[in-house]
Amino acid sequence: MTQSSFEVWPHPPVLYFHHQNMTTPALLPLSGRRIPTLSPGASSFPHHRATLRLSEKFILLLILSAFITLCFGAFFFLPDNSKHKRFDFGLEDVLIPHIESEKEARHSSRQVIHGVGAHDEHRHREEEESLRDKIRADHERALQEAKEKLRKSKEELKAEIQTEKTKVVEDLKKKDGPKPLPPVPMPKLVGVNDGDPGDPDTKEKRDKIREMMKHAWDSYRQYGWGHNELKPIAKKGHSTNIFGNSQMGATIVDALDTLYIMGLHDEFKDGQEWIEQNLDFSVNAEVSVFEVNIRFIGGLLAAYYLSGQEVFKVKAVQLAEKLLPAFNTPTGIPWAMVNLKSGVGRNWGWASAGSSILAEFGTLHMEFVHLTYLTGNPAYYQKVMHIRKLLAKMDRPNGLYPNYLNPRTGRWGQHHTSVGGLGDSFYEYLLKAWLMSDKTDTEARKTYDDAIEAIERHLIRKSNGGLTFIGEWKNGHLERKMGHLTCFAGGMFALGADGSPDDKAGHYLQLGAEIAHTCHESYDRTVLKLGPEAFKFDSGLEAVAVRQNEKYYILRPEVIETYWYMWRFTHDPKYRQWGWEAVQAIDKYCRVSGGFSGVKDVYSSNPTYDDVQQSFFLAETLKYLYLLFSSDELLPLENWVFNTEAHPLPVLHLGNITLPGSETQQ
Ligand code: DMJ
Repeated sequence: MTQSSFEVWPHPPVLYFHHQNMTTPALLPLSGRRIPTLSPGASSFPHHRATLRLSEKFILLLILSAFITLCFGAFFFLPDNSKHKRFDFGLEDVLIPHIESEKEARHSSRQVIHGVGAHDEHRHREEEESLRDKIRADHERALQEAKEKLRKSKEELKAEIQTEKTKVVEDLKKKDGPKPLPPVPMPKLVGVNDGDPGDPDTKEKRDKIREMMKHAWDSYRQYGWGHNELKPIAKKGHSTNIFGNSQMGATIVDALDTLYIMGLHDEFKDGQEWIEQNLDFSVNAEVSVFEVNIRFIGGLLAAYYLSGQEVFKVKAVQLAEKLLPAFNTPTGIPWAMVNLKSGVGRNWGWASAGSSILAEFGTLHMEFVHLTYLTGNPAYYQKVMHIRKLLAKMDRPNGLYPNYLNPRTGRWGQHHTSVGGLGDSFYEYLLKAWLMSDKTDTEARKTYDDAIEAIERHLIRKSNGGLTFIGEWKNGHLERKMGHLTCFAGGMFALGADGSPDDKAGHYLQLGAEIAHTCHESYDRTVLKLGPEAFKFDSGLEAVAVRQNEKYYILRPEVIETYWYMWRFTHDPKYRQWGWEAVQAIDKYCRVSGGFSGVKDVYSSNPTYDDVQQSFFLAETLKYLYLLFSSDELLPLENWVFNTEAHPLPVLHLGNITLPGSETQQ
């Protein structure tokens, strides 16, 4: 709130907050007593009433109706008004009924003992007590809600009104009970288990990785069950703001498909039971739309396709519905965060002048297409296609996509481009949209090819020592630094090689191999043989981190992901060898009795732990390692496309299927 004033209007006695251009009642009955005006020159009620606009009236109406409800509550439930002493004015005093003194209570209880009997009197007092508590809690909640409303910006209030309206319409539609999801043909599900690699040495290595998964899962089961993640040193639950500090069992949902393909069926069942009984999205939690999409919706959909258990599909759809209000922006580019209960969205405070992030709004396509396929609801498909169309119309500096886009104005934020954090999975999902459509979505493929061409021209270089790296583009300048996150691109180039224009398949496979080599070097040049978060190719430095805050390893998967794709496409044994080096290093330096932890400095022989077992360690790192030591029959790439959190989704043969909503998109 920038400026507030408080004043009293005699009829009715209501306290008004002036918030920017708005005047809103704050539910405070004042019995004619005057509250000091904090801001001189505040105008009187009739004038403001004359200038109220539609949205403001709506808010006014909402708040007034809340107030009236409270009055009714008080009227009917307040046990005996005479026992509620009136206070001098203060916010709390006005709202919280006074509770009679101990002396009065003792006096009245003596009277009742004579008249009715001790037992009845005791019960009566208890009932009174609990009624008072309820009224007090109601009042406090109403005050809190009113305060929160007044703190919000105009945009947020508008979005809230829009969400309310949509909700009313949807509730009306749902009046006859929830519609069952339409039956759809199950896509061809090939290679959902087994993948025995054949030779005993590889099998032994694969068993070791399975054992590591069991240790990670069992530890979480024992110390962090139901929490989003685990603190393996403190041996308790952990969460971050991407999950809105609500206990949504992120590790359970993220790990399910890994458990399934590893044949850990009891653990899978345990996870399923928790989801059936506890996973509830009607929580007042502000979550990251991107993270919830890739980890929860992706995880639930993959679990559904692999196991055929309906509950996962139903939960995925329930959650997806909660994300839809995030798209209520002037451009249809979603907010980064949305409150699952209120539907109010907003962006990260740090993102270039209120921008949304390319890698976040650009990483929804795979899951949303599957949602439309499974539900028959065109909304999901239309939302992601709208984003694609909007991006296609925009000018791109040097053919590059900046990481930031303002959802209000539809204009780019800072001209930074990255194939690592903030940009990465946008490119990945263009390629995977094409693959997932059985290569019929040629628009996605063309967009990917054009983007990669610009990236190669401006961002990919060779270091003095001959290492190929992908730098970061910042306002026309190339920063010769590569992130661990960027290392996924080796796998992406290999995956996209087949089908690339001008018969450049060999070139892209080679590029993938070079990136894999560079990223392996970033691991090999450390003491722990684990890769740093970011590494430089500058002033004589080759693939090493310089700054202390870039030396950590948080159990990330990207380098191993690239090893696995390269293995599938080349069967060069070095990729298994590099993968095994990573297994040994993780087991030696990250394993603790309570699970697996990230380490703060990969160049120190005496590393300290960050005490977080990330959910993506179970979803991605261990899954890619397991696949690296399995046969190609397990989740073949012709039939499955992995989302950016390594959740496999089946190819939809869109040549034979028309998605609802796609007819109107042309
Ligand atoms: C994962 O959540 C996903 O891979 C995402 O795309 C970016 N990185 C993390 C793990 O590093």
